[in-house]
Amino acid sequence: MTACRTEVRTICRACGHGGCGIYVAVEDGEPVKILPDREHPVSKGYTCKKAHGFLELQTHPDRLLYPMQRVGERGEGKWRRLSWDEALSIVADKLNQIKAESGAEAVVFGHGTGRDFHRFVYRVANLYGSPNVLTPGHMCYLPRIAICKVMGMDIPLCDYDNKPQCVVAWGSNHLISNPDENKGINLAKTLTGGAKLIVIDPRGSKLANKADIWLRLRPATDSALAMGMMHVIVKEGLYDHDFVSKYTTGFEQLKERLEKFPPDVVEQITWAPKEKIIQAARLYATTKPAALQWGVGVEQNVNCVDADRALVYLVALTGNLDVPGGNVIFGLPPGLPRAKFAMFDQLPDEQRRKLLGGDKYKLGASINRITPHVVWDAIESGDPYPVRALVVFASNQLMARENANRVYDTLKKVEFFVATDIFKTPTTELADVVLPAATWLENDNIADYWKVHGYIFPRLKAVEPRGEAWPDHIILNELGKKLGFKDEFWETYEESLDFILEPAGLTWEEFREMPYLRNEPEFRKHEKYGFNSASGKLDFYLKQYEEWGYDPLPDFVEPPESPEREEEFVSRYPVVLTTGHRIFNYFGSELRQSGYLRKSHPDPLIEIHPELAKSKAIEDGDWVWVETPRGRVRLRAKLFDGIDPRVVSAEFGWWFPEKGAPDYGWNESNINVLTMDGPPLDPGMGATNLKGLMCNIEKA
Ligand SMILES: Nc1nc2c(c(=O)[nH]1)N[C@H]1C(S)=C(S)[C@@H](COP(=O)(O)OP(=O)(O)OC[C@H]3O[C@@H](n4cnc5c(=O)[nH]c(N)nc54)[C@H](O)[C@@H]3O)O[C@H]1N2
Ligand SMILES: Nc1nc2c(c(=O)[nH]1)N[C@H]1C(S)=C(S)[C@@H](COP(=O)(O)OP(=O)(O)OC[C@H]3O[C@@H](n4cnc5c(=O)[nH]c(N)nc54)[C@H](O)[C@@H]3O)O[C@H]1N2
Ligand SMILES: [Mo]
Repeated sequence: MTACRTEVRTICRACGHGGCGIYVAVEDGEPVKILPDREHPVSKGYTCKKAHGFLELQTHPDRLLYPMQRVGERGEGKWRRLSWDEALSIVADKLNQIKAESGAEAVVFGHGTGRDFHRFVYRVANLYGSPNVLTPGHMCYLPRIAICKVMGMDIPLCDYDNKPQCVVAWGSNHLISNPDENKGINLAKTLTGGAKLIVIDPRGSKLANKADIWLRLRPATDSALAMGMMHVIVKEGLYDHDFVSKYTTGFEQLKERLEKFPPDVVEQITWAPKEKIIQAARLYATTKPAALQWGVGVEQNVNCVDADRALVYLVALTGNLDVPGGNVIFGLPPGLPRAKFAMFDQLPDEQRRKLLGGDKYKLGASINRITPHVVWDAIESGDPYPVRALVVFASNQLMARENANRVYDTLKKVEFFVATDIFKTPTTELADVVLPAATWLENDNIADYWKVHGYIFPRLKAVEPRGEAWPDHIILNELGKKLGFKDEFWETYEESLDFILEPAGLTWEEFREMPYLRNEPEFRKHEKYGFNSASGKLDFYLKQYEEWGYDPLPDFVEPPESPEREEEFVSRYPVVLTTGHRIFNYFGSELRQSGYLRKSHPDPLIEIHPELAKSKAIEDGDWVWVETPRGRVRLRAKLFDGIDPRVVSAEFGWWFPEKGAPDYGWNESNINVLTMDGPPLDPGMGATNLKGLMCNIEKA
């Protein structure tokens, strides 16, 4: 018998951010192979292991296939199967009851990292009337979006297509993480073409080894380093005088602040040698065009937003903002109505004002985003009002949120918890109702709609959903109707795709045949339109930040746990800990179910310098205890001389699907048992300290 084989051209999303062009070979209704799409304008024929690993997961026994309701105690692992109609009625009835009794703000919606259905989460939350949507955005990507908005622009991305002559990889391990809109292949090609490379990273990654200059800085000191580089650039007159005089305000105030950051002071703070700081500043400022690729290495600490804005200022000062081969603001494909879809305008002002933590984290509030601790606070204490329910899509919160023991306690305590996932996880095990989501291979969608690189792509269904799994956007479309908003949702979900594409003059039926839709980039837009700020220019001194009660200029503060703390603390926790450097085989806490991927990376690793290891009698491959004031977990030592002997770097997201429900060993090696959910946090955004904590390590 010959198998029936087809190939579907689509867009990968085996990792959360997805975005690589692929063909899926399908045989007898099962995906059997992933092949690269060499014509894809962003991934250019690149695919990775995770895509191949995902095929095995399609049929994995831990996939969620039916809606379920908890029976017995929470976390006991006993379930009864529901029909979709029953499940959505249970959820909608409970949410409407809570709204009637306590107000819509008592329900917190949520999602994980960037995926292509989030627009529906906001639509449901906004119509229902809750301002609260909990995401990991507070320490990933949203700080730069929010502060760029204050500065009157969207985030400027590396323009690899126009041949940068110098790339700065700052807290971004791009070749492995392929984050957000960019793909590492573009950096790799740029380097092959001879571009200079500056890497700013506490670890000697493969990328750092390729660098012309590698600054091995102390974690969480990025804002000081950026100010130090600007200090050199301004003192030596290496900045773009024309740009500064025509398109900026506040340069004198910035200059004054930079006086605090001469190279010798910055060396003391960052542990990066001052000669190299000066060299890096000169190389970046004098090589044109130059592109700066930054990552969450700079965003997961108390200096998050100051580092983000200092990096934008570096780009601007050196004349690399919105120029070909520099950092470019790409804009959305023609007229796509993101805000319109999310129906932000349907959230009454009265409700918007109730945003949890809105009075504390005003930058976050300016884009309607919250940080986790305010939700846990409200669940625990009822302050400022009780939170009674969580409705979360695609987020393994127990693994991926800081201070995991606290997350566990609050998830156990909250009155009603709905989790939607493709897999059983330690988080779904704590839910009252679990909704099974279809995978990216099992539904049609507009891919990359949430990104800002200016493209959207059709992602086409390769196979039918397994069991009774539904795509998230269908779950949300139907939940919206059940909640009583029939007119704002669609008969079929495909009609919502037509709604999105309408301003571009397209229907889904037409778009699905197209390779992509792109907003053709326009450069140096400031020359024509200025900046979308109060002054119409790029302000180095942010009056809005001052009005919110924050520092109008970027600065550096010591992280709350650092070698500068009191002797008693430092002697107990002497080693600097940074967490969550990305690894090739996995995405967040995902994909640990794959035998294929586990084979080459079976255990959680922590990188330790051989000198430090020796002082603790730790050998390569030993299990070690890592401890902070929040608790201790076990990881395997990877001896690595590319890291400072005073610093260790631990992987994140480790749980053990093979250990089985309901517990899955969630707290054995979960580095987030050790991280803090604050405060003190980044003042504007509430970004948490995942990089730059203090710990102790001992052989286990
Ligand atoms: N210590 C430490 N912690 C960190 C980080 C760090 O660097 N260090 N990084 C942080 C960052 S940057 C981020 S963005 C967050 C990520 O935080 P999350 O996005 O919450 O991360 P995951 O743990 O990967 O959870 C994703 C879940 O979605 C499920 N899933 C996958 N696809 C689908 C789908 O199509 N539909 C549904 N319904 N479910 C799906 C997966 O099975 C998985 O359980 O983690 C943060 N946590
Ligand atoms: N394979 C894979 N790809 C991923 C993910 C994944 O889990 N796996 N996660 C996705 C997500 S959610 C995100 S947000 C992106 C993140 O992508 P990246 O921003 O590239 O993230 P990381 O690898 O965490 O951090 C980048 C580098 O920062 C370094 N670093 C650690 N602490 C500091 C510090 O204090 N300062 C500086 N300058 N550098 C520091 C780390 O050593 C690491 O090499 O990747 C996405 N892509
Ligand atoms: Mo992220």
